[in-house]
Amino acid sequence: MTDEQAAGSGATVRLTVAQAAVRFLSRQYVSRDGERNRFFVGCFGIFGHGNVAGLGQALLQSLQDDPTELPYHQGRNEQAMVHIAAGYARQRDRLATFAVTASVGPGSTNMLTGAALATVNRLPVLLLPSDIFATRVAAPVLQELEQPFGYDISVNDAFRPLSKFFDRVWRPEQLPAALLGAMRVLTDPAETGAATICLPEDVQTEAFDWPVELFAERTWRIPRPVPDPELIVEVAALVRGAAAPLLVVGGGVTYAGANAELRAFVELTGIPSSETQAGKGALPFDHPLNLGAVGATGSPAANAFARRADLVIGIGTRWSDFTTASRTMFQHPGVRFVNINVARLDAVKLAGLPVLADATLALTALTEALAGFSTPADYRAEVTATARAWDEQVVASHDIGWAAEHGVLAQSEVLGALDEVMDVRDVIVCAAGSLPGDLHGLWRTRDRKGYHVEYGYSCMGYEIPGGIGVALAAPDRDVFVTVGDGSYLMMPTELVTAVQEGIKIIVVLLQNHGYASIGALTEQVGVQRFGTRYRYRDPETGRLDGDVLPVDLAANAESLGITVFRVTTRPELVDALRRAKAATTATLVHVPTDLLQQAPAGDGWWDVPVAEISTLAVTRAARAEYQARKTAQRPLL
Ligand SMILES: Cc1ncc(C[n+]2csc(CCOP(=O)(O)OP(=O)(O)O)c2C)c(N)n1
Ligand SMILES: [Mg+2]
Repeated sequence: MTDEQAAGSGATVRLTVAQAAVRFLSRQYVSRDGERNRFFVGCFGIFGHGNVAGLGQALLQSLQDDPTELPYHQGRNEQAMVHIAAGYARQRDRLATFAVTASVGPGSTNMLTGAALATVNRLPVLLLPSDIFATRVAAPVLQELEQPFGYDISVNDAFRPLSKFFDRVWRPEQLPAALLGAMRVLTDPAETGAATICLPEDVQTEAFDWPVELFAERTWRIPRPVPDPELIVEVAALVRGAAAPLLVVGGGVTYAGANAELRAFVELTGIPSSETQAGKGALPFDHPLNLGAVGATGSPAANAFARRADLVIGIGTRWSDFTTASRTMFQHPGVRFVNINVARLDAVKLAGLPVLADATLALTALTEALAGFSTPADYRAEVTATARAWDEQVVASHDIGWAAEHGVLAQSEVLGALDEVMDVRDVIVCAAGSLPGDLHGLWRTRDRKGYHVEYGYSCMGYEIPGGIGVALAAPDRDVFVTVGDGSYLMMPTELVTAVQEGIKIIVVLLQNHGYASIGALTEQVGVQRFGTRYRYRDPETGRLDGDVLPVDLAANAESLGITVFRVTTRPELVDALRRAKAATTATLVHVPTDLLQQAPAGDGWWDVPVAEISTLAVTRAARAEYQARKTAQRPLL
């Protein structure tokens, strides 16, 4: 019987809830522009009493019946498994992802941070936390929360505010709607994020007669919303009337695959492009009309044009405070915004003219509507010259001979070595610390998928698992995971997963014995590097400013089974990176760096409040500076 015959026949098949979920997930496809692929490429899981007999049994059985149905991968930490799924989804332009199963209680709540990261970054991940017995027959079970005011509450309710879809399957009959609801959200570019289906541990194992139709192959078409023609005319008129127009390009451009359309638009209209963290790489760094990073961590080139822009067209951006430099970036008194976005939430921001549309279609329509238009030649020439001048500074920062005098490399020199060794299509990965700011401003991205900095949630610990997700999604690219010692210590766990699965990632670990990023921030807010150094407690002062801790992170990584290169000079670093690139398995390059040295930066500001009153003179000085900076802030509605 074919799927269609079975669907019409009213036939049923008897499976457990978990077996049914696995079978359903293996039969979901997405298609966009006529290209179709499976949506779930596998399932990550850590088992406990909450899921081993349900989803564990179902995955085992499925592997025996058909190894390609839903391949199982083991992780070490539930949060990290969600990061792997998110990294994978981002690299695949949100057209494929993993499901993640966790045991009841702590296994499930470990996924909360991953859920938030996925939802903030609008990345599809399917979370299957196990839940307490639906029957409550032996309540309270091990790891049950037990709220006196509601016996139906479990720790999984904490997923509700973090998920774009949430359901709990108290009875088998509820499963089909839950699965379809999750797919609706996961495959909707405007709505996507974490979808959470809680599966009580008893329900997972219960058998039910499912309509065969539930398991028919389903293809979810990824829509490309068409822009309203009247709006395109309106935007074209705004562009024609603007003296200094600027594009701010976000992640939505690349997810839509609109890179060629962006390039055509920029080249035909002469409107320069600037990039958010998620949008970086939408155009190559050396495109003459690409000003590079904009905002708090932006380049002086893009920021100079942002300050004077009278028309700003945001495409696929959520306008985070980093992009707007906490709303100090756009200083033209009459500046207007146009927001091309599939999500209404973003399209109305900054009182912009909302153009609800797919980036590809909107850019094509606008290019046509602006036929014959171009910004003046001197504007374009100034863009190119300003961008080139910044790139010269970037290149100069790549080799400043820091190690000769200070014994350790400057961070920008590490970036220089990476720039030298990495191929055009290789991917750089990061998430938190001082690296994302430096990468945003300084990294010379050459490929649309070559830059992967998770900066929606900027989650320490994302780097290694996120990089594994990227490597799984793009086996034809080398993935360089840059990670600070703080982030590394938060989650080195998935190095074991890389070893186990033979996943080649190249981890570049920068050990500076503390937080360069938050350390620098403490200077801005008058808090004197408090709590940001990895040092012994000094018996005399009672503070954590004694000797540097004898932490050997290279040895730590080695102990997890991966090959480690220890380097201190730039030639050693370049050599190690080349050897890591030539290797076929995961490697880690350990580089000591300077905690205090800072890479060249733009003059973007980030609003972090300073104590209004203080007994410390440094805090009072920081407060005065803060108040002065605040005056540049424009609420822009
Ligand atoms: C999970 C998490 N906790 C706290 C923070 C706040 N935070 C941002 S950067 C940072 C320090 C990062 O240290 P490290 O990885 O060593 O990078 P460095 O600043 O030294 O470059 C902290 C604590 C965060 N982003 N994520
Ligand atoms: Mg550090």
